[in-house]
Amino acid sequence: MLGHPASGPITGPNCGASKGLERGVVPAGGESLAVALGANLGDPSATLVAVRPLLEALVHPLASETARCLWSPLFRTAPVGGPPDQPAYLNAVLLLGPLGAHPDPLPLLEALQDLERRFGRVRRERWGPRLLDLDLLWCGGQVLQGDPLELPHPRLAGRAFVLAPLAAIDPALVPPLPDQLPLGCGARLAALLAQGQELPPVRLPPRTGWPE
Ligand code: A4P
Ligand code: MG
Repeated sequence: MLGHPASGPITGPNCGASKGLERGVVPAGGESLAVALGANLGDPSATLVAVRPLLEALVHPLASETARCLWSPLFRTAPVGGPPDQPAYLNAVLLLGPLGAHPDPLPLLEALQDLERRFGRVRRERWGPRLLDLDLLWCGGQVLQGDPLELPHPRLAGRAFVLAPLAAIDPALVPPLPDQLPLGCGARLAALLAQGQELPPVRLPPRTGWPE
């Protein structure tokens, strides 16, 4: 089963050619994986542009033959949690699907953390400023609890800096969350922003290396 029409360009250089999918089709939440990118130290834009092809190469082995990569636009977002004086973040999301058979998320988490380290990430304090953060939001319908990996990401539904990029890919995309509400990311984002606790993420214009 496939999802909804996409709003933007959808192929990445390393994500393989699609054999069966029409251009512009978003894989349904439970048949995809999603990775959130965040950075607020150094040159966040240069970091996200540089990590993008490496991330595509990393997730590619988990994809089915017909899979597509979809990238959100970049968003500038106000820090949530952590020290009060940290800089604004750049956030984005990668969505890949449909997935191949039996994707194992644990080696993917290790590879994501390895990428973070290659980009200079040092873990000092929870929700502290960082050169690069790569979180696995979900991996198909898999549910994992505890250390070292929780799936779906436990704070995904409460974060505008995650929902806004997802909604920019497709507001009707339903993330595979435990509440199982048939709510698209756009509706979840609107409800969250209506609570007034997070400033609305600001969608940034396309740039070299990030055409969305
Ligand atoms: N871990 C468990 N599940 C996962 C998962 N699905 N993906 C473990 C990635 N990691 C997962 O993560 C801490 C531990 O979570 C890891 O060792 C891993 O085994 P971390 O990256 O070291 O620390 P963190 O990111 O500070 O912690 P956490 O709890 O994942 O933070 P959040 O909830 O992701 O929030 N504000 C803005 N505007 N933009 C942001 O990107 N990010 C955060 C981090 C806070 N505020 C932000 C942003
Ligand atoms: Mg993290």
